[in-house]
Amino acid sequence: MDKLAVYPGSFDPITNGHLDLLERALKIFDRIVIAIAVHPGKKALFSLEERLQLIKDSLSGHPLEHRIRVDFFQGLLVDYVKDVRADAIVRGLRAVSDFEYEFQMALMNRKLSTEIETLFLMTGMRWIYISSRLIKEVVMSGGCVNGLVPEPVEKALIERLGRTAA
Ligand code: COD
Repeated sequence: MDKLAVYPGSFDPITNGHLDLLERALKIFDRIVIAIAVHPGKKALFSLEERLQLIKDSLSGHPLEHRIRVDFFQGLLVDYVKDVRADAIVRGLRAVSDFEYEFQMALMNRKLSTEIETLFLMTGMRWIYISSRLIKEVVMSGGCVNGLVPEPVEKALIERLGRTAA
């Protein structure tokens, strides 16, 4: 049976850590929808359209591209998961520090909808210290993030944050 998972997040912007997790999830599920959450009150570096495009550009030519869709949602994640008839939510764990937030979120989602399960996957060791927030901070301070984010993202970050690598 065709198994579909939703991989939700802010993806502001997508990093190689996100991609690593996506590839791991594709070993379990037939198809993945990367779903960008629209938070009307939350300030993001990249607009929704930019984040969508950066994900698409980052996946362009990927051998598993045909099994990945990029989408967005507003409101509750569980409602979106039901709308697209997904079998599960996939989330990543980097370190123990992620656990509390992820655990709370998964339990709240279960409370909101008992039939939706959240599956946690461990990231690859290479990406364990990477987050979108740290990546932005490094580029903003003139540091180099080459090899930590897909090339289109590195280019967009440098353009947006206005400094080139030291
Ligand atoms: N390696 C592996 N995984 C990673 C890495 C890395 N280096 N970096 C991030 N990840 C994982 C994260 O652990 C996460 O699982 C996923 O990738 C996405 O990360 P982010 O940071 O882009 O996304 P978040 O955590 O901001 O996403 C939060 C949601 C948008 C999913 C959440 O706020 C939400 O569901 N909002 C919708 C409203 C709702 O339903 N709220 C109730 C839920 S309790």
